[in-house]
Formats: sequence, C-alpha cells, structure tokens
Amino acid sequence: MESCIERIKNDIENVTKITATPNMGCTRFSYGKEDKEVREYLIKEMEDLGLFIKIDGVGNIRAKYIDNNEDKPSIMMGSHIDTVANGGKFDGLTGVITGLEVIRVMKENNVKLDNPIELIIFAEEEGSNFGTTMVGSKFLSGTYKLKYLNKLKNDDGVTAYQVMKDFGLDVDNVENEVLKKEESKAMVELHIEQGGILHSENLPIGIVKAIVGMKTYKVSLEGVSNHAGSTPMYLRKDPMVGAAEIITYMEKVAKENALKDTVATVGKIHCQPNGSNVIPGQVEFNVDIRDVEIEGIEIVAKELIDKTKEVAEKRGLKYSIDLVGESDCVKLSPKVISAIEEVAIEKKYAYKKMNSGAVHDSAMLTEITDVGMIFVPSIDGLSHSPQEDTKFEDIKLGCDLLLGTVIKLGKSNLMI
Ligand code: HGY
Ligand code: MN
Ligand code: MN
Repeated sequence: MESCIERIKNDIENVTKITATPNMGCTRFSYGKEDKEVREYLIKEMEDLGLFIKIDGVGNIRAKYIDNNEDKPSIMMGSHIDTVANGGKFDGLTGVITGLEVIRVMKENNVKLDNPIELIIFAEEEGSNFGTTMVGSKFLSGTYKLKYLNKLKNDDGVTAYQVMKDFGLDVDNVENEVLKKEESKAMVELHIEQGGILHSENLPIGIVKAIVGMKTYKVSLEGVSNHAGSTPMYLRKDPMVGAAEIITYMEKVAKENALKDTVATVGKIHCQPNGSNVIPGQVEFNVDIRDVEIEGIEIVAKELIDKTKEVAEKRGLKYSIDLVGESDCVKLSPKVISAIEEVAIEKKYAYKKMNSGAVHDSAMLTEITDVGMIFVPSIDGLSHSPQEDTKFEDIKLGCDLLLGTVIKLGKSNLMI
C-alpha cells in the first residue's frame, strides 16, 4: 500500500498555479482571492472523499474521515496553504496534499482504524496579513481569544476581525471551537525542512524532536521629516538611521552574545513618507527572534529593548516596542516520534532526528495532543523563496511514512 506520486504532483501543481504573483513564486495570503480559490479546490477533493468538513471562525478547515469510529479521538494530519509573499510551492501545502493522499490511499485499500482520521488546514500560518505567525492554530488551541482579532491589523489598518468577517467566517463563534483533548489522539504534520541539513547529508527523512520558540516585536521610531537637501546633518532627527543602528546591533547580539542556535531577523520595514529626497518621519520594523532555548530569545529581546531606548534618546526620536506575536519552544511527543521512527525502520528509510528552525502550527497543539513532525528535504535549504524546491520522490517517501505512522497510531493496540 503506497501513495500515488502522480496524484500528489497533480494536486501540488494545480494549487501552485493559483498565485497573485505568476512567475514570481507563490503569493497566497489567507482570506484573499487566491486563498478562496485553493479552498474551493481542496474542499471539492475532500467532499469527493466523503469527509465531514467544518470551517471555524478564523478559517481553519477540519475534514474528518469517519468509519464507524466517530466516538473516538482523531489521528490528525495537516498544515497550511497560505504563503509568504513570493514564497515557494511546497511550504505548508506539502503537508496538506500528503494528508489528503493518505486518506485517499486508506479509503482505496479499505483500511479500518479504531480512530477517525482528520485533515486540518490551518489559516494564516505565515502571518503575511497581520505580521504574526500561526494565527489559526493559536485560536484552535485556545491560545488567542476573540478580542485579539481587533488588535491585529493588516498593512491597510483593517482589523483581523473585519478581514475574517468579510471573508464570510463566523468569527464570533471562534472561542467555542477550541480543540479539546478528547477530540485528538495525535497530530502528525509533514513539512519541508526549510533548511539544508537533510539535502546536504543526502537524507530523505527528518524526524523532528523540537520546534523553536519565537518572539516578534514591532519597533516604531518617530523623528522629524524634512528636506533631504536643505537640512544640515547636525539638525536631523532621522528614524531611518536609528533603525539601521538597532538592526545591525541585533545581528551582532544574535551572532556573538546569545546561544548557538539563536537567530534574529528584520525582514519587514515601513518608512513614511518613503521618498528618496525626504528625511523619513517614521520608520517601523519587525524583529523576529527564535531559538530552541527560551534563554536565547530573552537575551536578544532584552538587548533590543535597551538598544532602542539608547538610540532613541541619543537621536531625539520617539519610540515604541510592541510584542506582536510569540510561541514557546516545544519538544515533540516521544510516543509519536517513536511511531514515526518504527515505520521509517520498517520501510528501511534513512532518517535523522533534528530540530525545526521554522515554526509550525503543530507546535501550538502540544498541550492538547501528542504531536510529531516529518520533514522532507529542501533542495539547497532554500525556502520562503520562489527557488524553494523539493523532489516529488522525497515527498512520496514522506507521504508513505505519514501513511504508515497514521495506521500505526490508529490501531488500538498502540496505546498512546
Ligand atoms: O516563519 C516560519 O517559521 C513559518 O514558515 N511561518
Ligand atoms: Mn510552513
Ligand atoms: Mn513558512
């Protein structure tokens, strides 16, 4: 019993054609036109499989394959379908398509399990709309409450609540849809590694031990907007130069003063009024800090706050620092890890146990259910880029490992 590489390829190619930036990678933000089109495609595939489909108030899709076992907790699979701007074909989507394929293969082979199988598509995992990751899974896990959606705004200043309402979601009901412990026996997410370890070591499979935690801060610096030509240097209150000083200092701290796995990134910056002959009035940027140890994150966060205060006072700038998103470092379930490992050994797959430098929705479910993750290689470790690539042969191997793991977890003799 194996997955079908042609169906996997067909689904991934069909979905990746739906992008706001053709020929420049995948751009599919949650709640947008492309997201709607992909949802329609996948919901049709799920309906054809006879799955019971529910869409919650923030747009998470839960599709259940029930076979005289509806009173039992589900074995869950899934990931996300939204992307970063000009992102890759495989980030998130691979976990959704392989989950769909696992259900197809189980139905075709009339596999009977003691537990229902559930495919979850998490909404707004990338945070491309509102600047904070894993929004859908933070609501499904009950981490975020409804009022938070009026705090979160997109670049046009529209609240997340309104964006979701306009998308046709029953947002007000979201707090009644939190995943309960008794609903889930395990969650297994398949995802591309988004790093270069597996590809460089020529390994087809990664079994994830831990997922990094992260904190995202939004720093806002306000100076005096003025003429670029007639304003002497000594009279300036320039927030762009202040931002540059803080951003380069963040790199230094992450490299030299934190822990070996600590990373800090500034990838999003806004400058007002953004004219080449105008000294900016305001500059805003996000600082994304991650590590598998919380201490690494705290070191960089403290230095960010202290440095911002020092630079703002020195340059006569007003400033604010807001924590706009965070998630804990999580260790994954030893029971699910060993289930994945047993199947990999049975199938004679070479594999490596490793940590994840990217965050994933499954990280939000570790307090509710037993969570495991399967990685497949990213060629040259590239991700969040149009050059992101993974061999379909590796995706098929990962899918067969996911299938074997779900069957192992779904047999009652394997208490978990
Ligand atoms: O940012 C991340 O790690 C994930 O790709 N959203
Ligand atoms: Mn992802
Ligand atoms: Mn991503």
